[in-house]
Amino acid sequence: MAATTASFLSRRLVHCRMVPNNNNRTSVFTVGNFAVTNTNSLLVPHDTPSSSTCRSHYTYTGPGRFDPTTSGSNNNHSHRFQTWKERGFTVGIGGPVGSGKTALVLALIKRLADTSSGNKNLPPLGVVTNDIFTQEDAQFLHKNQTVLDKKFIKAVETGGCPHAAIREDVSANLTACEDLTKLLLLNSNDTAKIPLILCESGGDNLAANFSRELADLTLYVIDVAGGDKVPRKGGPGITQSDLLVINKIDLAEAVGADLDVMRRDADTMRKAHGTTTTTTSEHEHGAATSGPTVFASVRNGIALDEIQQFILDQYEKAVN
Ligand SMILES: Nc1nc2c(ncn2[C@@H]2O[C@H](COP(=O)(O)OP(=O)(O)OP(=O)(O)O)[C@@H](O)[C@H]2O)c(=O)[nH]1
Ligand SMILES: [Mg+2]
Repeated sequence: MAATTASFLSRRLVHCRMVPNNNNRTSVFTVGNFAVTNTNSLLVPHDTPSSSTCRSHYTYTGPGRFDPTTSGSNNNHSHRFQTWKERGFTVGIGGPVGSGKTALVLALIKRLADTSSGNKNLPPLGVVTNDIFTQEDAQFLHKNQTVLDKKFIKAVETGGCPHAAIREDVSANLTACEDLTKLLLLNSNDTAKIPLILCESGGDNLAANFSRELADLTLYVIDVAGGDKVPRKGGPGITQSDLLVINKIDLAEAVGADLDVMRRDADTMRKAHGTTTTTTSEHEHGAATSGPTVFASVRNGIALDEIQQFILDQYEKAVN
């Protein structure tokens, strides 16, 4: 879908009011020819004078549940309006301020854009960063690596709540991803290879999560320095992201964070749709019914292999 259409659609969305949906049903409403699906709320048009003047955001009545059938490459990309050649496979990387999103993106660039190893199978890589009032993260990435040309790293300045740009009105990010895809295909020797785009959201609170209209795969990065209670506080990124990354485990001892507690709570919060309460024994045996969580120290290169492999596996499954 053209960015203008996305923008139009999003603008129409903000003139609707979300109604709590306690059953967690999927609701669909139509704008023109487009069906808009929202799994957390029902949408109704504004109908009172008091509400018609204010913009409205998605209202979450709960953090939602991890659903393996709609996750990553399994979701059949039902919210996509574009082909892979109009917009490459898009990986949304979200999480609170300072959790290590840019550090992770930098590490992934160094691995995925490095052709010196002779690996010709890697997809063409592009990066979109989001900051509120600056282009800080894109500039940081320009400066701190040499394997990816600066023109493939684009900055979006959201000018407002970062979650709005990845959730309610994703048009600026869609446009940046589309432009990058065009550029990557133009510069690629193998135009059959679908571009891979890493889209880092601006640091935000626990209510932020990527719209499936924008991200084909979502990673949510939190860190141990925020305290070991963060996973159980939930939020859609923690519960529904395709991969939860708990970063900075090198600091766990210094801040008194218990990683076992974080594992237990992450597994509980990411318990898959339709499964029953997690038991202690399930935790001890890796809680196979929960969405995946990795413990990382991006600074020390811990779990980067796992994260990279996860992204590449999901990319391959989705585009091939
Ligand atoms: N000790 C430690 N520090 C880390 C690790 N990963 C990132 N950092 C540091 O944490 C700080 C914030 O990292 P960023 O990557 O900028 O975090 P961010 O999530 O992109 O931040 P915003 O974009 O501002 O939301 C930086 O000083 C990083 O060097 C880690 O694994 N361990
Ligand atoms: Mg950042």
